[in-house]
Amino acid sequence: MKIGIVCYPTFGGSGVVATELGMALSKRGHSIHFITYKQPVRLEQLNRNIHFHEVTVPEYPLFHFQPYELALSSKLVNMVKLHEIDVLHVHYAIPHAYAGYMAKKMLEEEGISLPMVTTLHGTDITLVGNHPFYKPAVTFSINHSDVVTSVSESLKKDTLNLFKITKDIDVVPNFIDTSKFRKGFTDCQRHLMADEDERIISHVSNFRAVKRIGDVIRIFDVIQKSVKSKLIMVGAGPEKEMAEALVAELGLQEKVVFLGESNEIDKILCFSDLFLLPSEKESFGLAALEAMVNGVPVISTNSGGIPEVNIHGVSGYLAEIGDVQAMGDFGVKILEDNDTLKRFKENALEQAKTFDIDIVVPQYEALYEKALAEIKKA
Ligand code: GMT
Repeated sequence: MKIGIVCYPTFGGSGVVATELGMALSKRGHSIHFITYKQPVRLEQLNRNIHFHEVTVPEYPLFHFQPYELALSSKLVNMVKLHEIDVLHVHYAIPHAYAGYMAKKMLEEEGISLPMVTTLHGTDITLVGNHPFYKPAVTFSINHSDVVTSVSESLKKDTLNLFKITKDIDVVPNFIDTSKFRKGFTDCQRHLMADEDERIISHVSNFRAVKRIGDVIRIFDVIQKSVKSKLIMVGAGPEKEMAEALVAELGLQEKVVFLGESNEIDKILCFSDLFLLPSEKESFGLAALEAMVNGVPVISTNSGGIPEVNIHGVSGYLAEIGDVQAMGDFGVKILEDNDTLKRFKENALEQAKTFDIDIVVPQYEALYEKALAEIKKA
């Protein structure tokens, strides 16, 4: 199949999922066309089955806002015609499903049918998409997609509660390639980051308010009072300065390291003993799954889709949003003795395996077939 994938090319979860999906589909023999404004960060390499088409928006002084949707939908039309793309998979409703719908309509005029699969990722529904300025367009583009998927049961429920949805929503969870786990390197080089008797705790995110970065620091503060440990903060975003100030205020400068955005998440997770995800909202929590596949237990909130990924008392622990004391105490419980930590690490990996890429990618393939069949019927 020739599949067009539209996504954000940045470090965000939706772009990571779209990129990993495209790479997996290409290995299964499909021809993948990424259509976006920059080569996706996780796109390891282009090969004969992977193509990248850059969307550029010509600047014009009259435009106060550059019309990306217009450029994207035109690019989609051109690429679908040129490469005879069979199906379009858009990740993140805003503005991708909207631009995809416009492309579909333009192509229809030329007698070309293009089925569109839209995957909802979370903030496109629960935060941004829900804003009255966007809501009608988001509702419209979801209802006019041929197939709609959401990354968790929780997000499906939120979508049905927040929008007037007339389409069925298929839940296809995020996934992980368990075969890649620690293949690239054999030594985690843990000694570079911490002393032998020190535990390493990590957090990876885009440092937005929804991630409750302050709670990450406060949970660590609770843990480090009982267990000798270090916190590694990976990522960049609006809450970073506040986090740095809080670290100074709590006197934790020697124990907290800010690494910025990184392409070496697996290496960092390789030497981590615990992962913190105290988010206010999380439709799935891909960062938690990436930690778990590296054998890192997770302390998280119980919000959104996280309980579908992190299992309380098995792969980690969950607590109410903002309950830093409980999350810190749970962290201590996991870290304070080697046997408990070993058990949680093993459990985390086992739980991650239930989201293996080979289980999930065929579900998308089946939905592409369904979308193609439906459009043929129409
Ligand atoms: O977590 C973010 O803020 C980034 C965001 C995105 O759109 O890239 O992540 C969302 O999609 C991920 C992939 O499906 C999910 O794992 C995240 O839980 C979800 N984030 C939120 O719902 C806040």
